[in-house]
Amino acid sequence: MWLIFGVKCMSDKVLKGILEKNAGEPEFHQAVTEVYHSLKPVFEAHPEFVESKMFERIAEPERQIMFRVPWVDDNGVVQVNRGFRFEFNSALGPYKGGLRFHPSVYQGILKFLGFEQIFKNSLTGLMMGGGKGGADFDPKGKSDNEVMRFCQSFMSELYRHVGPDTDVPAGDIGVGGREIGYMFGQYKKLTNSFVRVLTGKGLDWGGSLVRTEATGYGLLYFVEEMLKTKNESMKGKVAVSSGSGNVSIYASQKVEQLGGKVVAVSDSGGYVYDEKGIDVKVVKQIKEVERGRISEYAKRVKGAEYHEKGNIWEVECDVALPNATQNELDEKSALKLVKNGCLAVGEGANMPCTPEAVKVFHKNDVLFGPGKAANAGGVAVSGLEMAQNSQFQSWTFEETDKKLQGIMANIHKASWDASKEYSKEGNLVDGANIAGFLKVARAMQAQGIV
Ligand code: NDP
Ligand code: 2IT
Repeated sequence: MWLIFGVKCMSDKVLKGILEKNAGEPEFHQAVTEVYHSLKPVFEAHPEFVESKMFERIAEPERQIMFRVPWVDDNGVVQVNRGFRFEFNSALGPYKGGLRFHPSVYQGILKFLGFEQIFKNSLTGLMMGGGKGGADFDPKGKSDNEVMRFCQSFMSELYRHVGPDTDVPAGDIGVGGREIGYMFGQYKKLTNSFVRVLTGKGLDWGGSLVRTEATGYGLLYFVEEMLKTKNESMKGKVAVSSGSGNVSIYASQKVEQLGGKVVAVSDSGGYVYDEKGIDVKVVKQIKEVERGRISEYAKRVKGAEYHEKGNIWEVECDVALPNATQNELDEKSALKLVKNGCLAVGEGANMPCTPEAVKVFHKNDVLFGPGKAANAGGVAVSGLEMAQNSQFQSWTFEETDKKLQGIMANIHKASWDASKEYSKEGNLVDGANIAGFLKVARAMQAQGIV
């Protein structure tokens, strides 16, 4: 801590200390570094947060759990995966955040996601803390029975640590309705209770309408708010949406409903280009029903092209929607998008743009919606699912969708206002970090050093 003009400020030693303490976790470093830089003006205005070591406390998970997940595959061979849950922050409510099943999962990825989730959940205005978990399990190519046995084994340990007022997990990459169902069944069996412990549940047994669509729809509601600031809208716009999972599918559907068209979607194998506009029904059939590869799309739809291992960001578009995974859009791709006249970028995925790419967008006046604001619709409707469960109610699709639209507009406004007060007006990276942080920090300050 040092003094400028009589004000106590944070020295970069704080950041350095956090990075050193979490060595070998580059994704966590990236997320923490971005938030830290956004918050500098806040620490100047609020020395009490510096004194109470607010940033150091927020960057340290309240609890982390790592466990063995043994299971037997269809050939009778024993497999062992590693499971995790990072319970990051409970200042605003029970820990809340998804579970990711992907071979790349290790603590650095889940810690970046859990850290981001604190601010994202705060921005929704709902009472949810931040958490994240998952396993280095690859659901690709596994039978339904193998996925079920894995989920049961995973929950056989996780059930001790979660609960409706403690920690409420949900889906993320590799975890959708099927996996939530298997985990819920195992939780219920082990605890002998039907409680509100997971979100993203099936509609017949406690799920909320709009949860499946929420992240993609919410992303487009946020992008519309950004476009409004330039008197623009999605109508007539050409978009590119990477990935072809939950977020990308429902983002594409909403683009179409708003009068635009998505011309390219992808998976880790490559991307498909369809000049007429991607047919979402075909993508849903390939991905949600058959669990196949996106290359299939070009075999089924006349005129569509498949680009194996191609870079989807080379496709010309007005609006870019990175909806697959972290660091999928780098500086070179950002420069290409700018050259092609891209107006707006909305992060449906968590941290899909590298810091260098974000700089390119800011420098070139491209509207940029950071993930923790733009993709908050998913967790927001998870919060609405918890609210409905606790009241033994189910709201209609229209009612829930309206609430989601309201939440996304509020997040845009709160982020914009915070950027105006503390940073450059319209810098939604700083704005979202600051608006998300302030609510958590005030709660932590009120709750004492615990
Ligand atoms: P899904 O598992 O449904 O889909 C993920 C998609 O991204 C797939 O097409 C997948 O391709 C692709 N992908 C995943 N990892 C990689 C990789 N390493 N390289 C290239 N492509 C990859 O996940 P979601 O759609 O739910 O999640 C997508 C992103 O959105 C994630 O960043 C997630 O954290 C974020 N998010 C999700 C929310 C939700 O409610 N589901 C809420 C907020 C954010 P392939 O099948 O070939 O691996
Ligand atoms: O990254 C995210 O916000 C999610 N994967 C959704 C979390 C949730 O609890 O619905």
